[in-house]
Amino acid sequence: MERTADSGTSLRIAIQKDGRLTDKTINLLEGIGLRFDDYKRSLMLQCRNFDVELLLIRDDDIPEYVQDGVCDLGFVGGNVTAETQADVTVLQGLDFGICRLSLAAPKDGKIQTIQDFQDKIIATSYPNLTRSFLEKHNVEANIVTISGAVEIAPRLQVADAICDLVSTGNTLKANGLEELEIIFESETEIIQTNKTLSPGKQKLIKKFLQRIDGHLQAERSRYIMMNAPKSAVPEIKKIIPSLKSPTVMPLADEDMAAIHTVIPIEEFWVVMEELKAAGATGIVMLPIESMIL
Ligand code: PRT
Ligand code: ZN
Repeated sequence: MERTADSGTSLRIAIQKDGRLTDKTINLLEGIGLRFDDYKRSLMLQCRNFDVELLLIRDDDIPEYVQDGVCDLGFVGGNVTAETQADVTVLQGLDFGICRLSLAAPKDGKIQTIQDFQDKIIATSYPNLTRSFLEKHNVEANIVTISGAVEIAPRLQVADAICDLVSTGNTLKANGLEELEIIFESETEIIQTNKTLSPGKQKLIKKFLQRIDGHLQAERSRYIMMNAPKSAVPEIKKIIPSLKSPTVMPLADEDMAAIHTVIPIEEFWVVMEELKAAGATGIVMLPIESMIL
């Protein structure tokens, strides 16, 4: 699997072929301006307008491909990278594919605390993370590795408990299980190979990451516009936690001004009422395509 760091001129990026992360990863890549032909049918895709080539594979294989330098970058859940213990560098979390790896056991059963897992059988697809968590708590258990449908193992009486990914918790509930201990929190991440990369590739990665960063910043921000009496502008400036000072423009009505600024999306709803109370009218919020700070 080994290849030299300089082989190939394109950045080679591993992404999940067909799963929960695929569409979101492609959407992100398209969001930073990269264009691909139909990704559902190929294993390898050349980007039409950026020096990037995608390798579409199972998520479990991504950390190793990146570790070995077969791919320069990978988009994969932190849970997979941690479980495979691959020698890679995590560059950036991406705010999607958010989940947690948790120990769970039949609701109201004998297992309630970490100590209760002593000598129990735990079914999981994450034996390494499970083992190292239990070791840290001086608990010895029998870990059984299974690759899917982990949540039904207790009902089939092949295990006393499980350690599995949880997002809403509905799967656990539907199977009569109770989440007892979070052992790992995860999101999709960009990982980079630790193999030496050519200066050309390093430059490409820098450019690629700048675009990702601009896109993520933009996703978390909104452009807001409002009108307000000029006398209210100082008060409004105080309310708006803008990145830079807001743009204030005169209107045809000499007593009024238009105020434009960018704010983090979660702050919009907090400051909205305050802005109205300060005299702002016609408040408009718009999405932003990208931001370079
Ligand atoms: O075929 P391939 O090996 O590529 O895919 P896969 O089947 O191994 O993975 P996939 O596509 O199911 O998940 C890919 C990644 O998505 C995971 O590695 C996580 O990083 C992330 N992710 C986020 C999740 C979940 N949320 C999630 N809820 N992966 C799996 N689940 C499963 C979980 O295993 C359980 O069965 O969903 C169920 C629990 O969900 P809730 O909402 O009921 O709690
Ligand atoms: Zn997988």
